[in-house]
Amino acid sequence: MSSKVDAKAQKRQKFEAVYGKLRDELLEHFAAQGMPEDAKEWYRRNLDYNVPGGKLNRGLSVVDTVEILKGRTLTEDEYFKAALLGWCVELLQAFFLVSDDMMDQSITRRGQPCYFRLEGVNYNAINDSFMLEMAIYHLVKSHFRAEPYYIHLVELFLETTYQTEMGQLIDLITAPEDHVDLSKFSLKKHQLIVIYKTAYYSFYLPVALAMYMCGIAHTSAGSSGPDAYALAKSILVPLGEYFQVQDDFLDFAGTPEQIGKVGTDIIDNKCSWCVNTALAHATPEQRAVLDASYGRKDAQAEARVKALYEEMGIRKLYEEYEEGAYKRIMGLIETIPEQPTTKPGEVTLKREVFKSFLDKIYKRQK
Ligand code: DMA
Ligand code: MG
Ligand code: MG
Ligand code: MG
Repeated sequence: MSSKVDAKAQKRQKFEAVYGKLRDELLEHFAAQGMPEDAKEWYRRNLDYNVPGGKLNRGLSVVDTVEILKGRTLTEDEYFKAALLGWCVELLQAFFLVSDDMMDQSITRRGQPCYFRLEGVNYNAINDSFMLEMAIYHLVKSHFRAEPYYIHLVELFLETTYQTEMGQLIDLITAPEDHVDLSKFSLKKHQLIVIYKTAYYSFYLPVALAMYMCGIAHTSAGSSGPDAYALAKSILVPLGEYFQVQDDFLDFAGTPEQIGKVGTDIIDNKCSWCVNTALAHATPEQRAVLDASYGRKDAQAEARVKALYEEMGIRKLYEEYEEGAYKRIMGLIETIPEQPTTKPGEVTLKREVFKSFLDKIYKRQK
């Protein structure tokens, strides 16, 4: 066990070392535009505060996927390129989180105050989030411009960003601040929200980036066999949906020490898995409690909803959901051919890519 822990810590350290290089590259380019020293220090703080401090699951999974697909140790150049794309996913995540925390009026993130709450930052965080986003395209251009798959990388980041923004839109308008109407919620609505706001950028994006880097081609129209990207998506979207259900459950059940953030979903009137599950099981009396107390800017109302969740056995229902999701996703993974017929040098999808993802998130506590 301890050697497994060491290997994990080493992987993380090696990946983190690449962050320092990329940050310096961004800051040098920034200074070379004639930007003043105080602006450079501002940009440095923006990057250091928002990009590296998370679990790094998404970024590391680009590296892991490239290694699994190639089936061998990466050369130094391959490692650097895969890690760079991994950090670009982390930059995208940082962009989404800085803005998400403003929109959700969150308090803490990764165990520290949300960025916009820092003294003197406030609404400047809006532009800072844009800069985190555009840093992606600067880095991808400077390192991948000569690759035949360069345009695929750019289009993938753009399309995934758009999908995430669509998801954030429906997340936000399904949770108006001043008007609680639980009849607008449903598990179906929840599924649409979480697929768009989380699954594409957190699960499909890292794997598809790795696939492009490994030269996996799109199936041209008319040729036989499913498109590898479509096949990957058909597994990664349900995996991402499961991941966001965990996020929703932990918003209620996790302690701030454990999850690094204070849950705000009940107060924010969010169309969360928890409230939808409660609504699906509620007696008329329980429904009345939810109608009266959900989505109120009031800690006692929040406590009443939490007590109701406990009374209704949400923890047990979540355990059942988790077992079901695990089995269902394992079944999807088994649709991938175990021994594909390949030409020499051709890289194809492997079950291991998806299994390693599933193992990383199964029963996660943070
Ligand atoms: C996550 O939604 C989606 C994005 C795009 C950040 P969320 O508000 O549930 O995330 P968190 O719980 O981390 O604030
Ligand atoms: Mg949020
Ligand atoms: Mg949100
Ligand atoms: Mg959440």
